[in-house]
Amino acid sequence: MSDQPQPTGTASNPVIPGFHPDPSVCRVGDDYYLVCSSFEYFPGIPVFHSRDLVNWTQIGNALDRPSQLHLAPEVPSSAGIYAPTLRHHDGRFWLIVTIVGGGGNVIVTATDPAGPWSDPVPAPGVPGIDPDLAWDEDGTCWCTVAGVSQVRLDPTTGETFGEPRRIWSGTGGKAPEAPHLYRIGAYWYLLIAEGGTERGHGVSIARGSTPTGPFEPCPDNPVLTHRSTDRPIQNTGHADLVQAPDGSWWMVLLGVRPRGGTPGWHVLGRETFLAPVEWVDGWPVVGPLTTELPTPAWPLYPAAAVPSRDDFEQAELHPQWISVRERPEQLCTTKERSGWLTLRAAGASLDENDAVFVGRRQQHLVCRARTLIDPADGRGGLAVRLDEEHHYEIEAADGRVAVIARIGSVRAEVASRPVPPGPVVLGVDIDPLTPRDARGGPDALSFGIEDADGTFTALATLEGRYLSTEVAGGFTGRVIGMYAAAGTIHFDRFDYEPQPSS
Ligand code: 6LW
Repeated sequence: MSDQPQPTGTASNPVIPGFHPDPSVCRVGDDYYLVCSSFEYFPGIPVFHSRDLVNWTQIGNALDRPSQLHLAPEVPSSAGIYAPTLRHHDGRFWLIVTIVGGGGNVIVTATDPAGPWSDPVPAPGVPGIDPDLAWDEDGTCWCTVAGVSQVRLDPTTGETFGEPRRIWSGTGGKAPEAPHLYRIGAYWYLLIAEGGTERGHGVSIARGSTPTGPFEPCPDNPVLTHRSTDRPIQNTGHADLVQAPDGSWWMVLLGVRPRGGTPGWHVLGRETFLAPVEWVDGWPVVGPLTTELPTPAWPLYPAAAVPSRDDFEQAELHPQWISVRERPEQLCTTKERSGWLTLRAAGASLDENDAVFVGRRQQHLVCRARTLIDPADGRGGLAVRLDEEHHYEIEAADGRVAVIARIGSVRAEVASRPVPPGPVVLGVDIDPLTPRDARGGPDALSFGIEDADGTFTALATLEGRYLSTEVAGGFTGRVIGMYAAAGTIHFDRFDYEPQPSS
């Protein structure tokens, strides 16, 4: 991250685009840190740093060692890592998270949020998902979970004390969840999400004079929702609050950007947005929440740019790269052929839970990706993945490339062509679709090959709606990357480039 502030500040939402849901944020001095859910992907829990709340640089992943996160092949997609809470207390960073299908609630700590983070301490007495940590004035730690219930916790041992107590259930919306508890002025505030993480999502708040309640709901709940509106940012909820050094308050939250005809499809997953907060009569007034952010009153510090090309010259992969469930070095390494990423197949296709895949989140509505693949010793390719049952790819085996679509239970090779033996550049261009009518989808994905002078020839163009959350279900978003389906495959480089959106 540059130390030089940008002279002018235009800022836009989402502040962390792409599949980055359930943001939890804390500030230490002039530095903000933020974490997100990561579900079936390894490494887990991306960790971001910012000095201005607007520009975020990924500085690591909290769970980046197999000793911290083991997601067995049986763990379904959209299980795994749910909804972490990040807090700074007593000179340490504390992170509590639920590993659904793989260990329940655990706590990890670090002195530097870039890592290393500790091995997980299990907290088996924590009674649900979306755990929060808050310490009261005498140092007692309260853990509050979806429902909304609360239990006293020793976060160093994971031991809980007494029976969990139901402390609030929101205003009647479904799925009261994502609680965060804060001492602000004279009150303890209990922020929650309710209405479900789909179009009905919203944020409600209650307050009390102790961290255990009783809690009085805000008369203006929900304090934020975009349900039943035609605003471009939808599904707004799962929020966390943070105060800037100048005393102003801000909310980070998840939202989505549906496009196309009805019902609207979002393809990048749930993204992290930022909204200003004012306090009126002891209650937060949130917004506006728009794609153009009101310019903050402080200088903006550009995020460290992720280069558009990764040529795999580094021994360690950049923290943006994620794999499905696990990434053992014998199946994924940059150390075998210098300057290349080598993948060795396990599962025979991306339909399998043990597929060997290395990808990055699609973060832009309009973008393209290219990779130079050497398939001499196997079969592999370039894929856009939502889960095992929803992915498109272009695959190379010696002398041939093929475009494959997997949508639900249907798998089909939709195009193929012979290519000269040897390395080949595979590509995908993702472009918006002008809705042809009320049923029109959000975008189109063209898969093809690029020749030596950079000319891209599409073999097939596929509709994007089938790689959307509205079709596939679940909690994630598109990830674009490389995979091996048979033998050993080498990738010389991977390019990801946002394109102008109009
Ligand atoms: C998470 C819950 C939610 O646990 O979705 O939108 C669930 N909020 O709080 C998965 O991200």
